[in-house]
Amino acid sequence: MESEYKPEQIESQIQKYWDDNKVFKASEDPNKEKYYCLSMFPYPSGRLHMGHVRNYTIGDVISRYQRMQGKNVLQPMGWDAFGLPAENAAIKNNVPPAKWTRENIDYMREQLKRLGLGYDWERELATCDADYYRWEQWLFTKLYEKGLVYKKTAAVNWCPNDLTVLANEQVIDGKCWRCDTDVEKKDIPQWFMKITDYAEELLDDLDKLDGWPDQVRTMQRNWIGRSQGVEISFAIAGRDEDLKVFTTRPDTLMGVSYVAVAAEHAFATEAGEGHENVAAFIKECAKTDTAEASMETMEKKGIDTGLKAIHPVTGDHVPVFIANFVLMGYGEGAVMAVPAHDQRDYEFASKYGLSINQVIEPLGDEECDLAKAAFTEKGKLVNSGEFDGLTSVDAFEKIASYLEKNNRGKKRTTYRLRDWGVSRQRYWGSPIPIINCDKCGEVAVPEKDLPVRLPEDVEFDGVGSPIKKMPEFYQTSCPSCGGEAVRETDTFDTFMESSWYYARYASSGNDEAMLDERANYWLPVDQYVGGIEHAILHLLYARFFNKLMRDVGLTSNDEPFENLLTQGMVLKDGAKMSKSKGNTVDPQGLIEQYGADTARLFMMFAAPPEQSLEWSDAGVEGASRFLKRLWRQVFEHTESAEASSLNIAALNDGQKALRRQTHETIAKVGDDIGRRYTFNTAIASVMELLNALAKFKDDSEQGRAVMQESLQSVVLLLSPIVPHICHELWTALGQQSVLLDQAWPKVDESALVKDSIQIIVQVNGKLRSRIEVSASASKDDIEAAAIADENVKRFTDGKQVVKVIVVPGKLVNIVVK
Ligand code: ANZ
Ligand code: ZN
Repeated sequence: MESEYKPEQIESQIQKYWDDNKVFKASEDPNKEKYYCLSMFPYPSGRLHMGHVRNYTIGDVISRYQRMQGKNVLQPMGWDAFGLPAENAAIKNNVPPAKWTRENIDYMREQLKRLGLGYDWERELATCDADYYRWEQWLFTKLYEKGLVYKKTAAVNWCPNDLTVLANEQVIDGKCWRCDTDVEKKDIPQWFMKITDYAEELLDDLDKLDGWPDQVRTMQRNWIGRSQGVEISFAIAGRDEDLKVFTTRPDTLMGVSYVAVAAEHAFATEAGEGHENVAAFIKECAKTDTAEASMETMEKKGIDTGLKAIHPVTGDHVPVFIANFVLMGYGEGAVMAVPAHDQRDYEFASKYGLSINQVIEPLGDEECDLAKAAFTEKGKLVNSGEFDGLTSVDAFEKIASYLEKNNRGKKRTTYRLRDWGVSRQRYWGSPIPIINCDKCGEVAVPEKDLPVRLPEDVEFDGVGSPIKKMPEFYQTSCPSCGGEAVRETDTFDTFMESSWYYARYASSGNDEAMLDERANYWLPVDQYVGGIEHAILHLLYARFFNKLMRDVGLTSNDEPFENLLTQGMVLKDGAKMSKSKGNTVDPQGLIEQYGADTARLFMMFAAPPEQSLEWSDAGVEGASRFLKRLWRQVFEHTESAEASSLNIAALNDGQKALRRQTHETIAKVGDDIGRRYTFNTAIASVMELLNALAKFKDDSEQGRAVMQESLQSVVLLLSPIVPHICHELWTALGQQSVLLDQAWPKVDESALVKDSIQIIVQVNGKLRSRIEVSASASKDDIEAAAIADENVKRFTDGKQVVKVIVVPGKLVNIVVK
């Protein structure tokens, strides 16, 4: 063993050994308990950042720990390779997105290897490869047959800078999430996936996900947003057609003073045809973004259609307005407005001089001042005729059944969740496998013609997608009539690819099917690790895809991820590390200067995984010093003499004490890593043990044997976190076997037993001393030890002992006179 710790040397050697021997290759073995540990795959942006290092170290520590528990561990890695940055980089550097992406992948793969992450590289995948996305295209055509995908002309959020459609969630405060440009609206044909068909199951199954943080489950629940309400039909004076609204507050029905529809509602369109000012208002609404987040704060505006709605109970006529706060995509795209009890309706009514009729009274002492604001709580009904006096809860049922009886309404559950628009007008994505034929309409590309390959050798000028200008791509023949037809040139939202990669790893390399029986062996993922920023969309879409794949018979699980760990951010000076802030620390430099083990140790020691981690140069230095010290301690131990075998029966008190601490540490670290995921406290207790070892100067045979056991344990306990140095030290400690094949150390319960106990000694009821006695000492022995104690003697000398009371395990009281 060398006296000096040289990480750059040992790390590359061991990594080569791991690589050459494919030690992390996972095979399906039905006789072994499987453990599938997955970290969210990276976008190949060019270089790893600290967030990746943290994420992947956490996953790797868990994987290595589980391997030591004897599990059959799968830990794969791949690339979320489609997406906008490749197109932007292509424009900037004049390289095709495919080339840029693949070069980045090659560079980042080496970085991951340099971190010593134990991946099964044979399962590596890149979502931009046709043998990956072909199966996504295949699934899409299956879902098309099942009616789970459809095309619809829809007003979409359009970013005039990126020239792309944005999902609602990509619109933040009316601006593009990427470039901050004001979002506009535009009508184009789009493909949608019917995630709403699964809304109920996606919501209900959240209850099963006990291994997920509550916070994430709550975010998903709110995102899906189940509302129990009533759909009410208002007749329209002079017309046959009813106007349907959705309300969650039928108890407020008697306070309706107008009805409002969305600007895109058919009634609005019709009113616009006859009146120029109405048409102008509709146009104005189309320009402004109606992302839900801005609904509450935006100025409420509207215009009267001239239509009159007939109140289903009183028969009163109320005006029908078009209002900018009514969303077309929710409920019926129309609301019954109750200004006294809904704040948006209140603001609108105040502006347009509509009446504000109170129909709900507080039950308790909640503030209710209709001169200031709407009273939105539930309460007791007033001014509501036959419904007066009912509570809101009772009135919900009574009014709902009144409406049902009169054929004016029915109870209904709605969801906030919308169908998922998956069409993107970008180039760098999977082509949508549909052909448009003048005669046959839309036709799914038949299985034998898949994949629809994205041309990679393209001229990329950034103005629109190149495949929209390539007849050799889009001109084709119709699969059903053989006539001339054109392909879809839109590509899939890249969330599609990340929705099922976890399953593909488990059926890696199959070019005959999307998934095979191996997926049922490995799934669900036992531990998924990734950023909280994916708490809603990615995780919801992945859960949705899992159910889709189940329902076409590919897998049998209901949920893809059994346990979820969302790691905190890496901060510097209290702010998130990001390129735009210019406060990044490049992991490459850290690894080159200190080695991968120091980087890993720092990441795991600086904070518990779910909390944010503050970057600190001193912390990195500390981690490096600790590893050097560990190295030196092992070196000194192995240099001094031959190891000798442990004889537990022959240990003295000091040796027993060290051995006890060793086994206490094994127990604590096992719990910290295996159950609590508090890697920082695990490391702290190993550090304490190492401190005790440094103080333990005992060159006797058994002293050295206890020391040997302790050092071996330290190496095993730290090996998931700092695997390279531990591999080397394991050999240095005289072990023939490979560290990677070692089991997690076992706690020797007998070593934990304290065989001496402390007893309080009183003289005439006053505490005078504490003595150590053997746990098995008899009453007589304890009494003798107490009387012989020096401190006690000072109070008993020259006096007569009248009585000695011994409470075993606790105290001795000596009565003297
Ligand atoms: C009358 C009413 C009275 C309402 C009242 C609320 C309070 P959640 O709970 O989120 O499901 N609403 C219905 N469809 C809408 C649309 N397309 N655009 C905008 N608002 C719409 O919200 C349901 C409530 O949101 C419904 O209940 C409706 O207003 C409004 F004191 O109806 B309510
Ligand atoms: Zn055709």
